[in-house]
Amino acid sequence: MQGKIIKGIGGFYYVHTIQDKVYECRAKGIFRNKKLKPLVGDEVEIEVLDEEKLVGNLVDILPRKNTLIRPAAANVDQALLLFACTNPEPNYIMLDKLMIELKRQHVPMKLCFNKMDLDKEEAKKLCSIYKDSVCISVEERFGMENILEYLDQKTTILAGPSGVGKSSLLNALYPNAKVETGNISRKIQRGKHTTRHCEIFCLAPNTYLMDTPGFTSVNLNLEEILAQDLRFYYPEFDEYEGSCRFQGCVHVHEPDCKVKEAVELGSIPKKRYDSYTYIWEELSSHKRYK
Ligand SMILES: Nc1nc2c(ncn2[C@@H]2O[C@H](COP(=O)(O)OP(=O)(O)OP(=O)(O)O)[C@@H](O)[C@H]2O)c(=O)[nH]1
Ligand SMILES: [Mg+2]
Ligand SMILES: [Zn+2]
Repeated sequence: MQGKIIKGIGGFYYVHTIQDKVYECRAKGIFRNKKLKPLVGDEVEIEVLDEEKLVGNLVDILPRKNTLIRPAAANVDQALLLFACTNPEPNYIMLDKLMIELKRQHVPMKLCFNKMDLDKEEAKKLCSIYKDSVCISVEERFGMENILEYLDQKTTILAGPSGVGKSSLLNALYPNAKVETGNISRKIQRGKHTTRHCEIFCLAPNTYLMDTPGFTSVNLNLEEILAQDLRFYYPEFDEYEGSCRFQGCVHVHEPDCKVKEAVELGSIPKKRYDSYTYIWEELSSHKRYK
């Protein structure tokens, strides 16, 4: 029998089949030997051990369309990257790193700022810094149609820091999900890592949304990217590529740099450029220690 892994906890995999049943499965030894770890989103073959108790074994993983590393998931079509305008304040470095990671993995994404109800000015500012981003309020159910349209007929991973309202958004779009949501810690203005595992929900036929645990900045090292290639992850720089004085200009310390000029003129948001140079420095120093 075939199905999709919708959740994995403590060595158990929950497999949803086309008969709309969910089997609790264990992975057999063959996976461990092959060093193949089943992931949420995997299409799998199972053998049923007990039809009454809905228990089975995973026997095979069907070929994957793609594999995401952070968060770990398989067969994802696109990502909905969620941040909050405030509570918690967006961390620009983390935000840029997440966008870079997704781009590196060729996952299309939409950036969304939630909690617009708390600070409309800040929401507007963020949308002007990040091209093509949208502002929503799950609390006031503002912007939900837009999101539903984006999700239609796709498998989407919902990613972002803790406390920004990922699970709240899922519950708003799909009340049957009834997933737990948590408050923001008042003292440190941070989420409390309420969601502990990835889980997929079927919102409509062929439309899946995956809730994930919130990121911490610690687990975001962009090991795979070279400092000199970082500029290609900033679409704002594209139109200036090749017009700086030096060939291969990385737009940091070089003189007569068109990107730096554009930042001064305000054509490229300064926040984006600042994150760029910060991440560039970080990647450059990685190289030195290798
Ligand atoms: N003011 C306001 N609060 C919101 C909004 N959306 C969610 N919240 C609140 O934000 C808090 C965190 O929401 P969650 O949905 O648990 O956040 P999460 O992103 O799933 O967090 P983790 O599971 O820890 O990664 C809750 O107290 C929500 O009620 C919104 O649009 N406006
Ligand atoms: Mg959550
Ligand atoms: Zn330059």
